[in-house]
Amino acid sequence: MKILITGAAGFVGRHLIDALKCFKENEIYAFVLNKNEFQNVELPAERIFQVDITNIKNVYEKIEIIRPDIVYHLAAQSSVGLSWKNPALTYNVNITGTVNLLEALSVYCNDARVLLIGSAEQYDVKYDTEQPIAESHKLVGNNHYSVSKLAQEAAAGLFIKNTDLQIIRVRAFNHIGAGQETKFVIPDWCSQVISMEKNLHKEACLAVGNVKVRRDFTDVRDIVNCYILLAQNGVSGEIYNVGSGVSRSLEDVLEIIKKNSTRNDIKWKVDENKLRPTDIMELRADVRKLKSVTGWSPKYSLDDSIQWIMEEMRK
Ligand code: A2R
Repeated sequence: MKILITGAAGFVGRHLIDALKCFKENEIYAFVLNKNEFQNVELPAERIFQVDITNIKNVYEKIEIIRPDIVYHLAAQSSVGLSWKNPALTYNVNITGTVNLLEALSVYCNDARVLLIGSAEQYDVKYDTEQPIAESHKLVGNNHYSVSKLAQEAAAGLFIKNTDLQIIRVRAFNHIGAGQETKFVIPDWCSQVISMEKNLHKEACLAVGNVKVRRDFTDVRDIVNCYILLAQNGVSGEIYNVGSGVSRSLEDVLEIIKKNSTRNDIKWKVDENKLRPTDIMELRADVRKLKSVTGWSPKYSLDDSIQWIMEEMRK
């Protein structure tokens, strides 16, 4: 089985390679934006391709060579913050890049199975929205990232209708794990606490926002196993929420970080500047549809994930 991962050097991509290499029958190929920044000893160099997915010629050439059976399309401009600074780049990568890939696949391997990753950002969620959020929930584009993912999903719908590609679409909720950038709240707090562990003279106090906010956090190791099951068993044309189905408060997160720290004087205080009037109090995935096709449920607890993140950061 030939498997292609786009965005293979990203947070999820690296963990997906780890999970897929356990299956010996898999021939794994990777698309990365910059080969120099991607050292993966597990993949033979000739299966790593430097491809900018916005470059249609580049995409066609490499898809013609590989002709994958399964594609995990993870390549994206994945930052909401950057989407405000550079909307055109976001649309170019997330829409044009995806269309380039699907076009090339439909030409060279027209019955490939493709897992497309969207986001919970696509849902119209307000502070008082009833939880959990099902796939039928109203959608909205509140930032350029979510609009790009809505468009990606809609464009894929046309390929589902008009080609033989088997496309399974995902809306992923928060995922966490080692290697995630510190622009996200959990790695941010973990890295601050670890720097406090190294600097015992520094006051061990984190400035935080609204810690009552609850989110559906899933360990990236569980996420990638879920993606593998969806790529195998998901129904083409369908859209699946991916999340744990359970929400935890940021206060819980802080308690777990505190428990796992080598310092016993970790405190936090609410910084008024970090409180946002529009904070959505809870975001939790309805995962009944996902479970009905995959039987998946997460193995790692929030404690496991935070312990892992902190251990890796200390190395
Ligand atoms: O920007 P870089 O150097 O970090 O590269 C990112 C890569 N990428 C591209 N690959 C090919 N052609 C492009 N024009 C292009 N632009 C960006 O996609 C990065 O290595 C990868 C995406 O990884 P992350 O940003 O770490 O996202 P993550 O968390 O792995 O999420 C995977 C998927 C994405 O579709 C998200 O939008 C969704 O799950 O949440």
